[in-house]
Amino acid sequence: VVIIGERINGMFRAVGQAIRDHDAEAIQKLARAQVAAGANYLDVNVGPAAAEPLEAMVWLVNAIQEATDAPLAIDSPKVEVIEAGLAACKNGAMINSTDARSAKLQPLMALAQKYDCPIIGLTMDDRGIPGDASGRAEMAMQIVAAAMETGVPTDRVYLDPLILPINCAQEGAGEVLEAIRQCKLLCDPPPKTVLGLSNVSQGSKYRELINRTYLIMALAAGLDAAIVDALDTELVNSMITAEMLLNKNIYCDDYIKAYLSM
Ligand code: THG
Repeated sequence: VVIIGERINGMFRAVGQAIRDHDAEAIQKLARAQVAAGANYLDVNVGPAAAEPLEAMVWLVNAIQEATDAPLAIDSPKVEVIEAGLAACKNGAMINSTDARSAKLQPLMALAQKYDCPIIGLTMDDRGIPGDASGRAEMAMQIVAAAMETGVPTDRVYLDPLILPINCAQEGAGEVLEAIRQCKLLCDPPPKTVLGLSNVSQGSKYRELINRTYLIMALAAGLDAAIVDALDTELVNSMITAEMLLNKNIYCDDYIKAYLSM
């Protein structure tokens, strides 16, 4: 499973402040800690409040790259911010994200092609996020079709069926699991799947328990990658254990240590 660390996001108050203050050390600490905890990619999102999102993205990418060689998931709703982030990446990148609208699909698939990098596709369009699994799979098909037309290999596309907070969309969690299963059947080679896991528990009391439980359910449904709080050790250990139980990693008595040192 590809672990994408979520912590460098201006949505967090301390990170938003560090971006405004150009406090590189605070960002670099978060970068190093997430990589040490097992993150394969670091999500980089300037947050909704950044006044100059393009400059903030480039500053963040450069600051992170002084601390780690990890590849970065460039997370922005704006195409020009993603392009600037990609251009600054030296050690590999992922696009986070396009959605199913042609106005986004065209430029972002072209960037995935140009930078030869994986791309996340959100199953939503102008009408929002479909309520059920088959609606999400339909949007996923449009994303996969755009990849094929642009020459992006379909196994470089990470489809994200978009999990919403359980406290306002309880029926959605099961639909997302079914969407994960359906996405894997859309084409050959099958696309990958990803979730922004922490969305599921926003506003809930038992956040870590809900995140951990839902992650394991999604992994059993075939999830390939997850944007998570990599600093939540119980979450990462549960993920490693699930992979071992799903026979994706070989068992040994010290399988957690073995996985983290890979
Ligand atoms: N899919 C994709 N990308 C994504 C998401 C997704 N990127 C952003 C987000 N969703 C995933 N990352 C986070 C990061 C933080 C939180 C949730 C998801 C979070 N933040 C606290 C909150 O909102 O309560 C912040 C609290 C604080 O300020 O400390 O929960 O779905 N492709």
